[in-house]
Amino acid sequence: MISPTPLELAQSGSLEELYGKLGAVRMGAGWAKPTPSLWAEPKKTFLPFVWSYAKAKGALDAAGRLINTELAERRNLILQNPAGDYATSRTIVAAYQMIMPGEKARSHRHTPNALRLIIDAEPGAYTIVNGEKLTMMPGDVVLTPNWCWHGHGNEGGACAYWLDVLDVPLVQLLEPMFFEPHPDDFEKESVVANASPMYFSWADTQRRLAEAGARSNRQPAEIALGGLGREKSALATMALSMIELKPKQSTAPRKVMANSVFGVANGSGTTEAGDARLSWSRGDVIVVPAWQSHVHRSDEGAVLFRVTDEPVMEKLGFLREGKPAH
Ligand code: GTQ
Ligand code: FE2
Repeated sequence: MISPTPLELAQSGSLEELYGKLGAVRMGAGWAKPTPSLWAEPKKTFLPFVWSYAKAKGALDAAGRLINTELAERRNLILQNPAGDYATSRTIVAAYQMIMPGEKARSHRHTPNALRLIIDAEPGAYTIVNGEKLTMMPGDVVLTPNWCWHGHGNEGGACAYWLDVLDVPLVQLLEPMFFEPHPDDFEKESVVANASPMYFSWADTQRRLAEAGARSNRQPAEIALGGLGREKSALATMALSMIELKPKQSTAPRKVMANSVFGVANGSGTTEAGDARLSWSRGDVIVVPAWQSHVHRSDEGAVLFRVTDEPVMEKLGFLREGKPAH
């Protein structure tokens, strides 16, 4: 269609005629609302869901026979929300990853922030973050923030399995995606530090949870890994915490304008989120998308690792707590 002139637009005799000309100048009548641009409350596009670690382990063991880290770079299984084709929630993607004895997964860096919760590993599994070698044992959390070099290796005798959590969907949305392979393929250990801000050991987590649990006798204890809320969060886009449910405890019901991914560090339980009732045990992953009323319960006791995009919502002024339905 030839672009109408200002005069031709000005002389439109009816709305239909005007609408017919607007397309060619890439304008749309906002009042005619072909697709609504505003709505009263979040749409809750993404669904609450649970992924089975036992099934992921089976699939990763098969992948271990079928593909190596030379070819794959990362042997990972993306946890795709049933409402979409890639992301686990609007801003966060989670994945299970496995590395076999003797393997190395090449070093690289990228703008998405990443972190991992180790599920099963024996001594010998490690990540090198900016030249520093960090051991990976069950319950440990390792951070690889925006643009930090990271590669994985396994010098032990058993396959190592962990959960990756990244803000890739947020970076895709905002578009500041950059990625670089390491010039040496695998970054060598070059830094020896006593305590790394990139590393949270399971032993420290358990000790801190026990202390926090002694103070809060009835409510589940929650401790921040690297700062929460208005304090500085561990990563610019994601805050991390560990929640301990003693036997028969449940969390206070919440409905928050932030997305959460929970990794089951220990124990078992159920999560009610929206209309879903999700049962889980050690290693499983639960997603509770934003604005879904939810509560976690445990009969035998559990520790949940929570990753949330609350820092994004808070920095932008969008963080809200609603009235939970549970
Ligand atoms: O371990 O570096 O699951 O870059 C997805 C992208 C893991 C990693 C993932 C990654 C990594
Ligand atoms: Fe990576």
